[in-house]
Amino acid sequence: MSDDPKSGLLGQIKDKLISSKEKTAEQGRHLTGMPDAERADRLPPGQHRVDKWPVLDLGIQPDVPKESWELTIDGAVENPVTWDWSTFMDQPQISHVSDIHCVTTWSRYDNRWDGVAGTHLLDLVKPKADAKHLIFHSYDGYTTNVRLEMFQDADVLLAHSWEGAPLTREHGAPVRVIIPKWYFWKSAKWIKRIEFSAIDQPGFWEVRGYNNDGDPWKEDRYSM
Ligand SMILES: Nc1nc2c(c(=O)[nH]1)N[C@H]1C(S)=C(S)[C@@H](COP(=O)(O)O)O[C@H]1N2
Ligand SMILES: [Mo]
Repeated sequence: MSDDPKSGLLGQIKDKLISSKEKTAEQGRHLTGMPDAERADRLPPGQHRVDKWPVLDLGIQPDVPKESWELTIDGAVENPVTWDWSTFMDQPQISHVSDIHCVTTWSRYDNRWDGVAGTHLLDLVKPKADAKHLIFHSYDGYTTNVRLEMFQDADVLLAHSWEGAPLTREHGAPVRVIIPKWYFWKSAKWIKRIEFSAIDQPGFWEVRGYNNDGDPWKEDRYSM
């Protein structure tokens, strides 16, 4: 009979458990700020996990010494800046752990990045009201674009270190962008300029068939 108090209670507990697990999975996908390690569902569709960190680029790995590196942040901002290395290192520093998802289907968990938070940069340069897009320009000629709102997440940073050691040349030294919620092609290595723009400007891969967005959970891989 359905009025058995025990089975009724069990049923309630089970329902509660399922709905709380569903909630966790949902949050893992959509909430900003949840650490990747706490996601119930961590590997996006079509991805496999790797332990070693692969190198992917256009085949040119520019040698950019810290001493001559400069980063210009300009375009549709109230307060454009150019940082040299020591000015960059004088900014407040953060540390953040996140997963990498590359469109070529590898994912690497738990990467600890040190650097300057994207939110700090935004506070400093003050995007104008019409700034809706960011275009990243790199020392190897690479470009990539994101909507401003993607850069506003607390997990975005300009990283100079990985796992406690300075980035190596092949991974984008001295400074690269990290946008963990997008596929890794959106994370420009050897960053040279961040341009704020009212108009979107698709970057190197975006004009060559990659999606204009890059959400691994939606498999925003290619535009065709
Ligand atoms: N400047 C620059 N940034 C870049 C690229 C590039 O060719 N040049 N390749 C992108 C791609 S497609 C990927 S998957 C990642 C690879 O970063 P990694 O070599 O550190 O793994 O960098 C991205 N950022
Ligand atoms: Mo990539």
